[in-house]
Amino acid sequence: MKFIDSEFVKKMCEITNELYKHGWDERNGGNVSLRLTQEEVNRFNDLNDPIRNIPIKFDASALAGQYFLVTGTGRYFKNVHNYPERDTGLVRITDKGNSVDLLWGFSDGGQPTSEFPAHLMTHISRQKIDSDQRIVMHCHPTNLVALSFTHKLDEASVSRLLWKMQAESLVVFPEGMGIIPYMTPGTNEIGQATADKMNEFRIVMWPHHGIFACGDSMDETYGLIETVEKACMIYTAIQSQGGNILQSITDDDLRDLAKSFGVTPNPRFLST
Ligand code: 2HA
Ligand code: ZN
Repeated sequence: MKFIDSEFVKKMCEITNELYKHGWDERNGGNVSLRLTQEEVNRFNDLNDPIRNIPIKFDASALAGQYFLVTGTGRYFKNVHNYPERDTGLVRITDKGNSVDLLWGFSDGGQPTSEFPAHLMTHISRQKIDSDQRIVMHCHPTNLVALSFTHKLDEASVSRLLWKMQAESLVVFPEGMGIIPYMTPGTNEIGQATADKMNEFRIVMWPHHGIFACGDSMDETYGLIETVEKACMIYTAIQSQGGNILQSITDDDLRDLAKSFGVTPNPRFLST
């Protein structure tokens, strides 16, 4: 079987197209990485010889030998589903961790996303917590970015706000949302700050820019972002209706919801 026909490439095409259609990945905005296991890679007969080696600017030795299907720097999510072999690549982290071997894709000389530091550092953080960790996803959801201008950038108050915008939120992200300060995109520094937050959260707000999310599957990770953005959209709609909230989900309602769905809310954001 050829890798281009795999469920991994198909899913990458589907999700990047969905992200684009939502308007969360204009131009070359956004990036996704998907970890594959050795067994999964072994199923394909066109992944044997490295095509070329690509240096990276940070230490990924904790991931030595791991495989990632990742979107390319400068590529447009609008196009990925039509040109997956050009706009995505399958890489293996080398033993030294200072470069990757390209096994498939980036067929016109491309490279992994500019946010590769944040992706790989997040994979490192999350694998310590969750051995099934697979996906890191970054995009620019409109209402979440807007909220980062008008709301206090405080994890407790933003998380509690999003929990109260719809009953769904607490069930989907009971740990709440992490927030880093505004930082320069594409740097190792924003990568490390994001990965540090991922020790506690699966979603991290990048103020005035977007969101990072992680998870065990494409659908779960995408669903996290969808749910956060829906809550932010409801908040936007409330503000456009005048912002005068007459009734809302209470803290007791949240506690009942948590009990009923068997989730544990972050105790820093909701007392038990
Ligand atoms: O890949 O979204 O944060 C383009 C970006 C950078
Ligand atoms: Zn971005």
